[in-house]
Amino acid sequence: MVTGVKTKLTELLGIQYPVIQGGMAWVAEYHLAAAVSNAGGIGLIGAASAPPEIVREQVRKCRELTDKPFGVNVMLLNPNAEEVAKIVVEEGVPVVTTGAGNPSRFMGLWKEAGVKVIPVVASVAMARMMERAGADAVVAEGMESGGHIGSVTTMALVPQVADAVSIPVIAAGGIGDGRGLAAALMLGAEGVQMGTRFVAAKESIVHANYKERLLKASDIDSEVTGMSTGHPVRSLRNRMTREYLRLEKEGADFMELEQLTLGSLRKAVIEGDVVNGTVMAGQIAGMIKKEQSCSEIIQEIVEQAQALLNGGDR
Ligand code: TUI
Repeated sequence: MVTGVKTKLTELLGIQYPVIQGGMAWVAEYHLAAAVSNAGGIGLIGAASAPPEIVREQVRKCRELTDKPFGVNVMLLNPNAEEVAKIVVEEGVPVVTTGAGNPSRFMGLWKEAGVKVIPVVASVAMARMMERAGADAVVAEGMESGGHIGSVTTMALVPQVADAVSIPVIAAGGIGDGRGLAAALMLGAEGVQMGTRFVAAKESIVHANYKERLLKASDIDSEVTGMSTGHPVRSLRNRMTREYLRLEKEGADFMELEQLTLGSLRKAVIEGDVVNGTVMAGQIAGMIKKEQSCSEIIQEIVEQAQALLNGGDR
């Protein structure tokens, strides 16, 4: 058992290791969140576009599996985001992360209730705005990430955000092992958020086909669709991404492209259709070679990072 890497993030959240699990749509449900929290990091339930009462149920079920702190990720493109924001407070959830937008409108509600708020940002300007709005920390997410992304790489974004704000910065995007954690700390981060590595975890409920696709992926297997619509999304190359990119090249309009992807993440994650569905994953997919428990993943990462930070072998 590694003793841990203590940072401002572990102190802020009262956790053992500076590792946050991404609040991934469909993937980040209560089993995964509880497993990450029980392993000493912080697990997140991804509210995504789930009906608000389902989120409440997920929070309650998570609490049955862990007495450690865990959080909810509020996806701001969700028309139900406000209801989810209130449920977080009603259920006494200690930590919130947000994605795909500006959470300023909920900041007062959450801060008043003592919720720790950690917006995910993809630019220095948004990080500054979040600090001014009262955020406790920010996740600086580079475009190596899976799912909805910004345009700056983690290597360039994290030090610029760390220079711009005084609150703790958590690095995300392209981080899948202890080298990534050590590097993030060198860039000025106080911890990491990982999504893709946890998708392959034993406790992750994604369909076996999704996991298998991820374990077989190489470094160059992901593609970004939706550049032309202003909603770029990184996922593994398949019939869906090829069709999307073909339509985009032909100048298809936003609605047509939206129609194509409607329900496509669910199709891959739940039904296991990794050919016609959307298999969101980050660029580190090629680094994941086996299914491991969340505890094994976190122990391995922290141990490797600790050895490197102490001047050990690479
Ligand atoms: O949110 C994510 N990743 C996601 S959300 C998601 S669900 C979805 N599925 C299909 C299409 C679109 C969304 C899948 N993956 N990461 C955090 C993140 N947030 N990355 C970038 C941003 C971001 C973008 C713009 C944060 C703030 C922002 O501000 C814009 C504004 O409102 O000014």
